[in-house]
Amino acid sequence: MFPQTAFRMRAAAWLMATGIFLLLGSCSSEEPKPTTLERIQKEGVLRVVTRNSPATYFQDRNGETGFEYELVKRFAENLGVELKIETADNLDDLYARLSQADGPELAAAGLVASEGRKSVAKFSQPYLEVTPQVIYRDGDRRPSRPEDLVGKRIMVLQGSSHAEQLRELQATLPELKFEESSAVEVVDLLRMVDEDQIDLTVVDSNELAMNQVYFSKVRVAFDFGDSRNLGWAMAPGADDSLLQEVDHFLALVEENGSLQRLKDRYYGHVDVLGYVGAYTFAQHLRQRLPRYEQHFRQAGEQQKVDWRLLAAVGYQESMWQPDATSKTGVRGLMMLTQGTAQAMGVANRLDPRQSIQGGGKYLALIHAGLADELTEPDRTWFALAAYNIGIAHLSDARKLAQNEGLDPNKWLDVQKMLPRLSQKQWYSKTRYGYARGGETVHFVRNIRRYYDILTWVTQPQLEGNQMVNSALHIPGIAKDDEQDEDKSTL
Ligand code: BLG
Repeated sequence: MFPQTAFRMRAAAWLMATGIFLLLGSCSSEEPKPTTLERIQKEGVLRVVTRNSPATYFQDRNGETGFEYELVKRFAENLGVELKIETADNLDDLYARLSQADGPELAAAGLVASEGRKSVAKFSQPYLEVTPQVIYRDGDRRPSRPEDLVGKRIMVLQGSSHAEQLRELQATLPELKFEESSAVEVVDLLRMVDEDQIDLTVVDSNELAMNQVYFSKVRVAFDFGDSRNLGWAMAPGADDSLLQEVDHFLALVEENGSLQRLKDRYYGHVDVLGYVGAYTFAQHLRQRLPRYEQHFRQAGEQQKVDWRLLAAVGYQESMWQPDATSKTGVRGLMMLTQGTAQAMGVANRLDPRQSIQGGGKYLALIHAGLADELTEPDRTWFALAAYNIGIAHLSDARKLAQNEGLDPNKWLDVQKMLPRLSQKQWYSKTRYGYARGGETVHFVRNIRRYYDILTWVTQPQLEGNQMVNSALHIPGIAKDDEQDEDKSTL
């Protein structure tokens, strides 16, 4: 430390102790210290600490992603500064970094703004409400109240609000025992319950929603207290300039709907797939996908399509069952019509390899043939829609959108029109007539959800992570040897 600084600090301590600090401070002739916000703007960099987990921040093959990352990236863009992310090993480490003099200015990491943490951080307005939940394994006796936790093997994240809650509970239930670990993430805790290595854990509802699809035996026992708010954190001693800016930003994204869209994307699987659908998908990821993964990868490589998108289509079509048949005689893992199969050179639709190759080729063809004005990522969603409903009906829906003053090149607008293709008042005015457009909206929505999940479970950083790999039992995941940069580009 510079002697001068040391002197100033000692002097400041003395002045504070004598109570004349403010008085003298106001007479000081020194330049006023820039606020945190001014400093960030001057340096052009916002430094954010987070946790590496599927619910917060992680790398997939297209780069950085995650709910917190996406939200904080928007905030940095709003400020017009560069975003620098660092990750903490555990929550204690995260709060320690935040308090360092030259540490990050903000923590965005799914943090509960709990009472106990007010001394280690200053919290923003809430952006997400979560409920802590006790998690148990299907097949075990379901605990229904705090007393049922006694005598169980319980593990939670070290330094978490859940550990805080359990400690409080020990005041009335001294026999209650639990372990706090800094070596695990939420995904590991859920896996350990799933594999019967521990009896119970406590996680927040959003983290469960995000991870539930991977662990088919994991169930909610009961809500562990009231719902709480997540906030971004700043150092306890920080001035309020950044806090005000953060609160302003959070109010803005709440109002314009972009916060809700992010929540849906990251935490909405169960809403979209339903609980049964989410569990079933987790099971099939382990049991069925390994049989066909090589075919998807091969077809993906040949057609320059992300293999996971093809796998997502295959799941939506047949739940990865090669002998699937629809009422209308559409057949096989990728559900090719007879006409499509013929056009793609597929001799046997029930052969999974042929079906996947034919489906991949067809999807790539449609994608390439779409109008030039359709740009990514929407172009991919349009291609999926046409795969299901045919290019002719899709063009009808785009025309309906145009007539309504909506944008025919935006998937969000066109999907609003698709259900009209099954209503006489609308389809009678279209060129190609009746079609089950509502199904196509579900079709695309589900595929996007499966695709997101497949992207998460095959993220490169999980390679070599025995815990996660063993939880998923997907051989050879995360071999990231494809070239295409944009996951939404076919
Ligand atoms: C698709 C075809 C499109 C075809 C449309 O039907 O099948 N896609 C494939 O074969 C991959 O080629 O477009 S067209 O050639 O321009 O007419 C429209 O006919 C298949 C769909 C049909 C759907 N699944 C792939 O998504 C299906 O099976 N529907 C029947 C459901 S049920 O049995 O009535 O419940």
